[in-house]
Amino acid sequence: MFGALTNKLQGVFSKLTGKKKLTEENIGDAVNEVRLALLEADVNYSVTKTLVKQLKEKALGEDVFKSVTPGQQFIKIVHDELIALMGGLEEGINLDNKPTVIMLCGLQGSGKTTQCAKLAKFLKKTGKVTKPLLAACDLQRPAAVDQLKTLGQQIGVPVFTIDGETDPIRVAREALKQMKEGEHDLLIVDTAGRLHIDEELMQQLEKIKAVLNPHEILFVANAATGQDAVNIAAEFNKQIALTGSILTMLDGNTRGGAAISIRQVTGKPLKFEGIGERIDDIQPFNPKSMADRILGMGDTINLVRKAQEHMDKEEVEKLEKKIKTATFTYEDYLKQIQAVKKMGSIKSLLGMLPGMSQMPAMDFDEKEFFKVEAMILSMTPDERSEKCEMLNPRRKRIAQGSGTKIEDVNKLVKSFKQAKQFFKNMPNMKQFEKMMGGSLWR
Ligand SMILES: Nc1nc2c(ncn2[C@@H]2O[C@H](COP(=O)(O)OP(=O)(O)OP(=O)(O)O)[C@@H](O)[C@H]2O)c(=O)[nH]1
Ligand SMILES: [Mg+2]
Repeated sequence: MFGALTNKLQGVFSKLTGKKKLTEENIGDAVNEVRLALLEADVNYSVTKTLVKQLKEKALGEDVFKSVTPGQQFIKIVHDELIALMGGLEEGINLDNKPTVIMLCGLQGSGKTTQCAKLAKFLKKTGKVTKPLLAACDLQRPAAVDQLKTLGQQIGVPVFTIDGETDPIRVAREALKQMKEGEHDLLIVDTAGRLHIDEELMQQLEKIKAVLNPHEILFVANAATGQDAVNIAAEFNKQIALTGSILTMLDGNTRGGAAISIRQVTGKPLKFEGIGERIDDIQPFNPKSMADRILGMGDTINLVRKAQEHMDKEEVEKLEKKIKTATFTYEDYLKQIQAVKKMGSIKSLLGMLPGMSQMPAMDFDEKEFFKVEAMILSMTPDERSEKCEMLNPRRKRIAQGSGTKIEDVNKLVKSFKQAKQFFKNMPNMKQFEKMMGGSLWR
């Protein structure tokens, strides 16, 4: 995700690897390189300065523990400081006062309309709200209302609009009424994209805010725009007092500057992050997870969350037993493939494992995975539960049924047998949880 920044920081750490202890000299060099890497990643100048000062003080002040190398110790200090800069703990949306009103604002094209829908679906999924309502207060762009309506349909959430209306302040007022009448417990208001220097539009935003009196005013920032997004967020904050921000487009090639600086510069927490175009591509912003990703340490926090969301504890335990006793069948394999598919693309999941983002295996061919699924789906129940021998005529039929070649089926049968052997020696769930640093289940 943060390719260039991650590589540079890892380069700094590896230079310290051979050193016996942290000295003023090697710390000085390392800190200087960190400073350059941060500035190149478009981190705000004064944020970088603060971070560098802290790094120096901490690195010089700490005794080297016997068990860690100077390189590891320095990584830990950088990690801790990044977390602190980004706010320390995860800060959610304030949903204490129901009905809750949330207003989204920001520059054009930063992802406001999409995040309205993503947020409504996310909050509904957590069970903290049950009956959200969306309101289309972007009347600047002709297609904006339809865009929100379509998104609302996709997630099964109603969208409040007034046909032919040109005044967003009136729409806001009526949406509020609708929220009360319809007994909605959440209202998310989409607004038009605007620049902080556009006085007329900024005044309009202030008026919408005055009508709504929202619990949350979130600035939606495109991570790819780095410091620009951060500076404009600060301007919005001065004019309409934000309660936080949402960083979007983190799935693209970003330099990291916005993620690291926005909290410090605006003084308001980053609450969510958009990580793709699909409606489910949103997650709470977690400073530790972000620091892990910046330093190339994977993203176990969100991997564990995904597992909790999509996998059932009892199913996993049953499966583990089957694997250990080698009674694992094609049917179980299919269930696994389908569970993993629900969690996201394999490539993105692999990238969340510590150390994997730097591995060449990231060229994993997802198509192969789907081929396996198609082949198992073409098997009869007896074949899937391995109650019959997979003789050649059967293999030929499976290949035809799944649009693959007989060699593919041969490969599957062979690798399945090998996998059964291999899985027997895999760490069990308890060991795996230990590796992941915590329980997979709440
Ligand atoms: N890759 C990626 N695309 C996103 C993300 N969030 C939104 N998008 C896409 O970015 C584009 C712009 O998003 P919108 O939600 O329309 O942005 P907006 O801020 O409402 O735009 P205006 O109303 O024109 O100011 C759309 O094509 C979205 O699908 C994200 O996190 N990652
Ligand atoms: Mg929009």
